[in-house]
Amino acid sequence: MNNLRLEVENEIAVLTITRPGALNALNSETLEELNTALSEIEARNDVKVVILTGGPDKKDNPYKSFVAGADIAEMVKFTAAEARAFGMRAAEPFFKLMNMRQVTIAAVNGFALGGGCEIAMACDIRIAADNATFAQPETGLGIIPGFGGTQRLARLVGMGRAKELIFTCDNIDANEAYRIGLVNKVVAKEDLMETAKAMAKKIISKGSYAVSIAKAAINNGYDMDIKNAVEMEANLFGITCSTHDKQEGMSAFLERRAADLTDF
Ligand code: CO8
Repeated sequence: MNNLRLEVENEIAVLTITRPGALNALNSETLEELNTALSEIEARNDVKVVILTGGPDKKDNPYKSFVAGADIAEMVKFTAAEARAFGMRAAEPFFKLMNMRQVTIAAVNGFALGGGCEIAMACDIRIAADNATFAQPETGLGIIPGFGGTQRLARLVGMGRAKELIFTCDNIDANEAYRIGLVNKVVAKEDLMETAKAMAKKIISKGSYAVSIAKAAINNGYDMDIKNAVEMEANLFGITCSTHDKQEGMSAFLERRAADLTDF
């Protein structure tokens, strides 16, 4: 892979986008590499959590940029049809981040602009370094957020705030992103990866199959009416009750011992 690094340790995959000359902007090649890497990870039983982050810039500053957007140098030449194809090329890996059985955490280490904010929003959880900057600058470029931003931002922070951010292109800092619910946590930039890994470790200590089913229940129910959503949840609850982990988890509680949860 030219623009992506994958490291796996202790059931955690760290995926680092590495385009130092373009502040990790997403071009077609990077989106394809990301799609391939996520398909491979999804098939692996030795990965329970994926942490997505950005590599250093060309001056080797690791906190300059998470992802500074989609690649403007590539997009400037697009016809309408090519732009649509580019959007769909991103939709595939973004849906994988959202729906894959592994938990996905964006560790936002600097600029998260346009497509950078959008890829972070496709992850389950966002942890921001205290120097991170978020924005949807697209309308200033004469386009709209096209990697799901008009949809995911409104779902995360509400329609009013999403409209303000998209219509004004304002930059917001990590604390404001936390205040409006765009990120789950803000930490000192030096602590970013350790915090993301500590959260991953905590998630991995729970029943991994149950976590993946809970993720599916939250995602699938979000756009359903409440009656059907609760019925869907009851069905998934029933499935978790047929697992080894349910038997082991509950028996361990009753026997006052640590549970050995192994399903995934
Ligand atoms: N695309 C391509 N190259 C980029 C991008 C980008 N998004 N961002 C930065 N770069 C490049 C710069 O061109 C520069 O290259 P070079 O050194 O060869 O001149 C290098 O990265 C370093 O950038 P700067 O010199 O500009 O660094 P600064 O510290 O001065 O500024 C900024 C950093 C503020 C992040 C600035 O680079 C910037 O404003 N970047 C663009 C941010 C932006 O507008 N992002 C949104 C892009 S649009 C988008 O993401 C749409 C998503 C949906 C597409 C849907 C299609 C269907």
